[in-house]
Amino acid sequence: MKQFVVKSTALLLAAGFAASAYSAESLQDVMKRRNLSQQDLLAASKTYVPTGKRDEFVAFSSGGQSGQIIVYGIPSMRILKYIAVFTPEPWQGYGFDENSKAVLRQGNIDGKEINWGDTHHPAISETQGKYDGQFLFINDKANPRLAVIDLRDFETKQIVVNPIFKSEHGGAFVTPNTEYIIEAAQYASPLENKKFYPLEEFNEKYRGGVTYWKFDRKEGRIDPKASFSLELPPYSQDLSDAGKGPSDGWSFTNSFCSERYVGGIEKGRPPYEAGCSAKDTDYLHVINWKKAAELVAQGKAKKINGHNVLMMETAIKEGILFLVPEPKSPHGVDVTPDGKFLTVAGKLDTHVSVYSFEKIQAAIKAGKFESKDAYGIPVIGMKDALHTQVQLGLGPLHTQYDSKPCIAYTSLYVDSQVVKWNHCEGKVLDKISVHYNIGHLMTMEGDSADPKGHYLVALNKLAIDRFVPVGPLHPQNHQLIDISNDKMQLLYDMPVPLGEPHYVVAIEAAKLKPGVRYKVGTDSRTDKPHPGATKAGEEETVKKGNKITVYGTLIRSHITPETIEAEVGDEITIHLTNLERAQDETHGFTVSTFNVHASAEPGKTVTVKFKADKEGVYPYYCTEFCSALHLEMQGYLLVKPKGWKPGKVVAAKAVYTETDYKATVKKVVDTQVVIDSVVGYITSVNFKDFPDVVNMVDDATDQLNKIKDAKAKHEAAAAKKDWDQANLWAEQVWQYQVKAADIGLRAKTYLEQNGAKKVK
Ligand code: K7E
Ligand code: CUA
Repeated sequence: MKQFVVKSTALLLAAGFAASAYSAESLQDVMKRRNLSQQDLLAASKTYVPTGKRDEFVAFSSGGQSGQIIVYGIPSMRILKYIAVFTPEPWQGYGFDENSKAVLRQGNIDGKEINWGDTHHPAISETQGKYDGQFLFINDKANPRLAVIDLRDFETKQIVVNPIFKSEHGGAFVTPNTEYIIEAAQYASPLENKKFYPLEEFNEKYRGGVTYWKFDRKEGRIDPKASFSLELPPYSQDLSDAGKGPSDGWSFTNSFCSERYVGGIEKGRPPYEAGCSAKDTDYLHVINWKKAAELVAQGKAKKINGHNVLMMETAIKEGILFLVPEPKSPHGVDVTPDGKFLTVAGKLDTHVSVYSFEKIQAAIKAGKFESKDAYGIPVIGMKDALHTQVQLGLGPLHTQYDSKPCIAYTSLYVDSQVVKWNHCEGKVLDKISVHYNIGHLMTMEGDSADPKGHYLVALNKLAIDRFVPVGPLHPQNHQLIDISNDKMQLLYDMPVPLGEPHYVVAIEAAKLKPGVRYKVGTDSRTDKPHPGATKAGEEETVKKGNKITVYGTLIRSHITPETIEAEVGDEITIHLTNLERAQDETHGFTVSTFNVHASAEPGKTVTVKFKADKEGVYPYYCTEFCSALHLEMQGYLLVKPKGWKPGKVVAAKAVYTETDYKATVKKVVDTQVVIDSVVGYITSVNFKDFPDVVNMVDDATDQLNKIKDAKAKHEAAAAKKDWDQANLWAEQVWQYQVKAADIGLRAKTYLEQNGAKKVK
């Protein structure tokens, strides 16, 4: 074959058809045909990840209005997963099986189901200020909620509702050891639930605040009882960040509209945007959260809606709350990796302001304040807190840091640019255009104490002309930029079609250690043994009154049970355990027209529940193409009318003959030869050194172990000349063989490709 190719190419060359579409193209040919420059090729070679190779970093992007999280690899920008968080997601069964529904419903507010979220800021758990790859958090701005995702299985485990806010934006941001997850309110409102006050009482009755959600790392859950909030003025608290290193124990929260303007175009008043940017400055809130937590522990908080709230008055008296003026309408506040400085970007100012934590502390210690705000909070003079201000361009929003000391990157929304600058010396170093109107930007682990450099992603709000048009609603555009050299280089445009991501975090892929299977019988949403877990051979259907409970299992290629019989009006609960141990052998489950769906990954137990409120015949089946006999992974739910009795049953005629049976037995013998040769190969090499192969071998052995029982059955039936039973049980033996062979061949290929060595 190879020879043939070489020969035919030589012939073509000889005939002068070097550039023929039928010969292999050279790099030059492709560049010419696709109109690519050297620069394009360089960019492509920096992002291309060949098949079988993996990305260096994994990004967790907010999914914006989709209420989900988008996971993608860097530098390839290949999407790896959507994590269902605040929105039902059918593939993962999220919101369609009982176990995930229990999580989604934790997000109900005032008894109402809320099935969407406006996710803004994901945060990865940290240990000593560094990403540890264990947990992920994300906020919902629209309905003030926070979700916890476990990175062992990339599943949402918990949703907590903020007890005192009506919206929240400045979260999620974690403290350096993930003691707390910070969440700041956005639009001020009365803190008491369902309480009305007119806008005329805005200054007195409306409040902002910051919530510190206590994270219990051992449980992998937020502990709402140990969480608390700090009452703040109605200043539209915005983004936040936690101090680290020297500033550990403190947190910082921006605000806009500290004018406390309440709009009212309909009453002839100037609109919000005019009233909210009238003053030259807004306030940065500087909060000693460690001390605040101590005060709460001492019982100095007030209970509002059953939640601990440290009131402003107490915070002022105890000296844990300060304000620093910041140029008007600021947006991001980003603490430097060393924890010494914080960069504040003012949307309506061309500068970024770099504040010095040391100077802020000196002013606090000396009691040097320029004034008090309307609520009595001490205000530190801007000049007493500033390290430097740097003119960057129009519409600075967010800042991230490089692995190189003092190097920062700031997004310029209005200019549609990323600017690289030195925050120690206050110097602009480079600028690059992005397409278009960038919001956040993100460098690898760039908001941690240990940024990794290499790449930057620009999260552009508008894509305009970058992609093939798909109607008036355009995708977002995430652009990958190489920051490893002095000059930034734009590498790749990635359309994001699932909502408007606001922020993304990226972690070194090597730090993530997700599992590939659950311990058999696990409820993945509670991480505990599922009460409906069922072992092979112990499947049963229990009927009590009008309640039917099915304890079923899933394994290639059958669902046990294969029929469920019910009467109209029965309440049906189906627990299903996926008995597989093989990697990636997920089964899905649905019942026609009952709006249920579950995804059962290896080892997982899931439950679907519904009322059989209509007579009929409803197929159920596996929804994942899991094996060659996937389509046969099926069954029937039979819903009979009340009091239905079977009529006269006609005995079925025999279908198979002795000849059929013998042919099947021969097929089994032939297949065994193939299996023996595969087993022979696997055991001739050091397969035990490959954990993935060991699992596959276990799985194949499972299938083979089932043969004994089926073989005894077909032999017993043959002895009785029941050729139907004999042939079908022999077929079943073959099914087990096929599945074992399938896994065995996969193992063999894996060993061959991964350099397995012969053993004696
Ligand atoms: Cu700038 Cu919600 Cu962080 Cu949007 S936020 S961009
Ligand atoms: Cu299991 Cu398809």
